[in-house]
Amino acid sequence: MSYLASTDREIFDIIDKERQRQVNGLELIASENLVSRAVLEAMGSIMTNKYAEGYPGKRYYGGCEFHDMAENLARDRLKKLFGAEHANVQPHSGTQANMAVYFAFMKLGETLMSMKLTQGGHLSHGSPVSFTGQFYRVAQYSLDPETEVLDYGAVEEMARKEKPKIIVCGASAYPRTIDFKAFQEIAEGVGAYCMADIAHIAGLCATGVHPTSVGVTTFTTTTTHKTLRGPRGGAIMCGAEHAQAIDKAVFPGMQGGPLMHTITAKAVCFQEALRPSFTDYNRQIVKNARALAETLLDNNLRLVSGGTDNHLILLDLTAQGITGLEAETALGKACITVNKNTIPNETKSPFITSGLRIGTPAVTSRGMKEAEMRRIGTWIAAIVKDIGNEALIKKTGKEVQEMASTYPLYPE
Ligand code: DSN
Repeated sequence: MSYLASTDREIFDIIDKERQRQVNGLELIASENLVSRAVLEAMGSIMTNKYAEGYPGKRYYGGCEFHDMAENLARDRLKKLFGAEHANVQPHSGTQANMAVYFAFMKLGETLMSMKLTQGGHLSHGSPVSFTGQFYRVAQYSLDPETEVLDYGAVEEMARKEKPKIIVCGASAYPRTIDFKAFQEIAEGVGAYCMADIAHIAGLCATGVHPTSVGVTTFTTTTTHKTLRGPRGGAIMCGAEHAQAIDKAVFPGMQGGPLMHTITAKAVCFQEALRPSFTDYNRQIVKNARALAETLLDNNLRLVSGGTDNHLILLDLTAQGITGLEAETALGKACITVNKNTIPNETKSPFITSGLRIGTPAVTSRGMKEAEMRRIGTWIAAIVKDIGNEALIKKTGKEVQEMASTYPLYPE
């Protein structure tokens, strides 16, 4: 970025500091990842210069012929990746993808049914602080209080009682396999649509590492930047019968001009995800999460639901007598980035919390495997069990930086 360095030193320095943070530390935020150089190049390309409201072949602006080609490729590659009948790649984010489905198929005041935020759900699934919780009537299911996994019988009972228009499945902090078929059957039984938000596990679903929702639930929404390893953005997949309504809800319903540089980078990401190596990568994400979970359990820490089937772990810090915020801060000082997270039956605010969410997609992208996960798990356990020990934090920080430096973000 030598040109930026010469024209805007302040911003160049900020980006460089963030680069150093990423290089020297371990990114264990479950919803984050590292994109490829090719995705970075497409994101930073001149495709950002263009307005392209509308869809390929039917735009409101001239000069869109190459943008049509890029968007068609993005749509076709996404359809191929998931075996979807229809794909819309224009949503700016996962929340906007969800908004478009609601806008297309639910009237104000109708009932949306979803998982509670504190149990692992997402803001855009009907939280009272999101428009979704204010424009719709919301019924929310919880996990089984004993096993901390989904209780499909309870979901069905709630669906029969609440008569939702849309049932949402999919979560932001659920470490276990989701039975999308069971959700679809429950929805069909009460005449509802079923929307799977697979944002966190899209890469796992695309590669068969987790059962897919595409072709199973009525709608699938996702982000493209988590386990899919693409640019930050959203997408929707559905059957051909709903294609027109979904496209109309995204544009002009929810958004104006699509972010064409992002859509171009999505096309690059989907092509990368079609390669066999992407399946190996997603398998490794899960193997890494299991190795990390086992290490934490071996250190007598409690994990929500007792472990993980996917890319993330939810650590309950109640027994340690510390908050998620305290743990996030201490680990951050040791160059280990995680996020505080609510746990089932949370008693603290979302700014404090009793838990930590830990994910393996980004460290797996750097080439780390089970042995490194065991080291990371041992570091995390030592710090959360001795939170005020500044000498330990300092020593760990040095060891973390040493290990991180052997796994470059972008090897030459
Ligand atoms: N905020 C994202 C996450 O961290 O899970 C979901 O949108």
